[in-house]
Amino acid sequence: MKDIRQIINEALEKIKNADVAALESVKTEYLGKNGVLTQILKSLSSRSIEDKKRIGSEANNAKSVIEVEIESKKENLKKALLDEKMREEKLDCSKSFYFPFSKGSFHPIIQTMRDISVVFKSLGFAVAEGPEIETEWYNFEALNIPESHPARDAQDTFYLEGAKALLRTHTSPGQIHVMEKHKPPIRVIVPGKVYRNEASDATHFSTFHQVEGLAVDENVTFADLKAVVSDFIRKFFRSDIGMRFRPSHFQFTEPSAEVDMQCVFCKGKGCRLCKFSGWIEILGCGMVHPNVLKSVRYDCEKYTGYAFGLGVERITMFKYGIDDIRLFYENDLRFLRQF
Ligand code: FA5
Repeated sequence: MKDIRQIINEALEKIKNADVAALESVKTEYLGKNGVLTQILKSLSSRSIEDKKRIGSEANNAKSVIEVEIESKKENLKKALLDEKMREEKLDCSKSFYFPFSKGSFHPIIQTMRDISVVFKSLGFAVAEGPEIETEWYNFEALNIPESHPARDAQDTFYLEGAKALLRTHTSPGQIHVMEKHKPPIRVIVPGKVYRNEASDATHFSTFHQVEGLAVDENVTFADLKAVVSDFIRKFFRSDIGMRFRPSHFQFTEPSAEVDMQCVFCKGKGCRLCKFSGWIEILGCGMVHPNVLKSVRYDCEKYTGYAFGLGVERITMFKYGIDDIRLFYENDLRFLRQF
C-alpha cells in the first residue's frame, strides 16, 4: 500500500513539471509494458488471493490516477501552446494599412452570366454545362438540321482538322445533352462560349457567349415561354424596358420567334448600332420541334417544350451602354476597370 501511494506521488510530481516529451516518458515509465505498475500487476501471480485482490485493485487505481493526470496535463500544455501562438499572431484589425495592389474583378461577361443564372435559378431553372467541342450530330442533326440543309450555312462553322468535330456554333446542343441524361420535367439553362467563322463588327464577334434555356413537360405552351422571357428581362434590367417578340425561323423550334429590345443607344430613334431600326435582337426562341424530341426518344405526343438562346454580349452591352462588342475582348484595362 505504502509503496503504491509513494509511486503515485512520485509520478504526480514528475507530471507536474513535465513538458510534452517528458510526459511520454512518464507514461512509459509507469504505465508501459515494462512500467512500474505493470510489473507490480505481473508479480501478483505468485501471491495469495487476498493480496491479489487488494494490491491488484490499488495498482489498477494508481494506473487510472496517473493516466488521468497525464491526459489533463497534456490538455493544459496544448492550451498553453495555443494561447501563446494566439498572442504571437494577434492581428490588430482596427489598423489601416497600405495595400499596393488594385483589387481584381470579374470580367463583365462572366458577371452577366452569373447575373443571368441568379435570375433563372429564382425562376426554378437548374444550371448545366455542355462541351465546346461538338460532333455534327449534337450541333446540327439532333437539332433537326440534316446534312446539306441550307440552315448549316447560316452559322459559319469552325471544323477541327482531321476530326469529325467542330466548335459549337450555339449552345443549343446543350439541350440534347440534357435531354439524353434526364427525363421530363426539365427546366434548365446552359451558359457557355460559342464560335462562328464570321466577320466582326460592333455587334458581332467570332467568339461570344450564349445562355440556352430549355423547359419540357406536359402542357408547356408558347405563353409559358413569353412569360419566362419577359419576366427574365424585367428582373435582369430591373425595369420595364421596351421589348418585342418577332416571328422568325429556327430548324429546332416551331413556331419560332426572336426577341428584340428597344435600342438603348438611340432610345428607339434609329442609329448605327441598331442599323437604324430602333431595335436590337438579343435572343432566339420557340417551341421545341417534335423532331428534336424524337431524336432523344421523348414521347412528342405527351411532352411539349420551349427553348431559347440568349446573346450574353448583347445584353451586357445593353445593361452598361457599351456600343462596341469588340471592347470586351481587347483587354484594355481602362475599359475593364469600370466593372
Ligand atoms: C441561335 O444561336 C439559336 N441557337 C438560338 C435559339 C435557341 C433559338 C433555342 C431557338 C431556340 P442566333 O444565331 O440568332 O440563334 O443567335 C442567338 C443570339 O446570339 C442572337 O440573338 C444574338 O444575341 C447572339 N449572337 C448571334 N451571333 C452573334 C455574334 N456573332 N456575336 C455576338 N452575339 C451574337
